[in-house]
Amino acid sequence: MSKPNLLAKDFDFEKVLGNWRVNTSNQELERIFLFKDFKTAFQFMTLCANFAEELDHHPDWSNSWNTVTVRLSTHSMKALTDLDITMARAMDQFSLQVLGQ
Ligand code: H2B
Repeated sequence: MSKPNLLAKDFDFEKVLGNWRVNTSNQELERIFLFKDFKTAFQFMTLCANFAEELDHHPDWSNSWNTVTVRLSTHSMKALTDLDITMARAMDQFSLQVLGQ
């Protein structure tokens, strides 16, 4: 895995990742993505999966038809790191990409 770096104590989640909820007790970022149908949700997941393999950093997620529920954390450090931020931002971009189709 690319070496994860802990985030600065004053990292501004609200500013950088307004669509995500930070769960400080279990060190996770959470977001629920809604798409128009299963096919679009799965296209989103495929883009994310390819990126996760490149980054060697993987989401914990589930899918129910048009909904993808995502939790991000760096398991090896039991913490949020820059890799979670990179992944969250990429997922935001991929969701816009498939919504724009
Ligand atoms: N993903 C996440 N989210 N956290 C990790 O600690 C992690 C991972 N570790 N993907 C990686 C894979 C590790 O298991 C491999 C061996 O690099």
